[in-house]
Amino acid sequence: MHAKILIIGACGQIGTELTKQLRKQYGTDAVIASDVRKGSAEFVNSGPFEVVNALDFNQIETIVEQYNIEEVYLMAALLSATAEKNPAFAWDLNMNSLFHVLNLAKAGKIKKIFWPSSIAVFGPTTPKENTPQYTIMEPSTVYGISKQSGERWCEYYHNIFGVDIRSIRYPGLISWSTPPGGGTTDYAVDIYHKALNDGKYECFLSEETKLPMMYMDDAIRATISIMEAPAENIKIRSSYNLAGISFTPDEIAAEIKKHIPEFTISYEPDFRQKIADSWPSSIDDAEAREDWDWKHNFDLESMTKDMLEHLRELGN
Ligand code: AKB
Repeated sequence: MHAKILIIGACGQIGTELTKQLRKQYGTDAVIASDVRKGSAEFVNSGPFEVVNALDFNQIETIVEQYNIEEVYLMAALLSATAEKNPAFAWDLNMNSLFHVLNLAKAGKIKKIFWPSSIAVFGPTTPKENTPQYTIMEPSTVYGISKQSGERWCEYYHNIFGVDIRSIRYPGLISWSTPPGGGTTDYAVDIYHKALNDGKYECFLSEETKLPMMYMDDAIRATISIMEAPAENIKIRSSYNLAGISFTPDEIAAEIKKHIPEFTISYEPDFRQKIADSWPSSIDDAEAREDWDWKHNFDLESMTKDMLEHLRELGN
């Protein structure tokens, strides 16, 4: 049987899909899902589930001991748009939940950690196209500042205490089964729902805003594959650049129109435009490709086809 895994923040956009895939690969009982509150009955009843507040060290420690957990995926976080509205809580949640799991690993209570970083670690002074792994990083958002600080701490805990931490800088993630919440890239999920249900979409980013994105299937594959890679292959202990697709709202709308010809899009940029403008347009992920054989599968065309098929099956 695979080592016992705890997923913190299992009811969110990534956590839900990750829980399902890890259970498929390692068995239902090997994966303990947890979140600050219960998700849908279907999800909560599909395997072991615990209510865990990521800010409560004792709660996490108790579950780790109770289930003999060896690996933790810490997916709880406040994303970019929400974090701008509540900076103090975002800093508290994004940093202290990380310290809790890092300290459990330092104390020898868990063996391996996955912690997600983001393209938000980059800022307005970073080169925008093909942003390299090592470059200027001056994030201008609360979320980006917390993720960049988190990366430094991950590397520090690895170098000083030998903690086996693995991390990816996720681009915007697009999925059909669980909605995202509070991100700047969320428009690229909403647009599919609105295209199917209303035939039109008002976008909160301008038509030429190009951002790095990825289909959830690819993101989950990347996450599990970095965790399964031999420790010596993981040469970067801050966080790896990870690239999938880059597109603008105008380009995704054009792709949707191939399936729904009557679909129209309009633009009403709001405060999230400034966040998007501070991020890269495309990412160079040569190190991830080299170190643990990363390769994305989905492009804009195949993702759009798959998204629309699944959403239609769900009755959209
Ligand atoms: C967000 O938009 O905040 C996230 C991210 C890019 O990390 N999707």
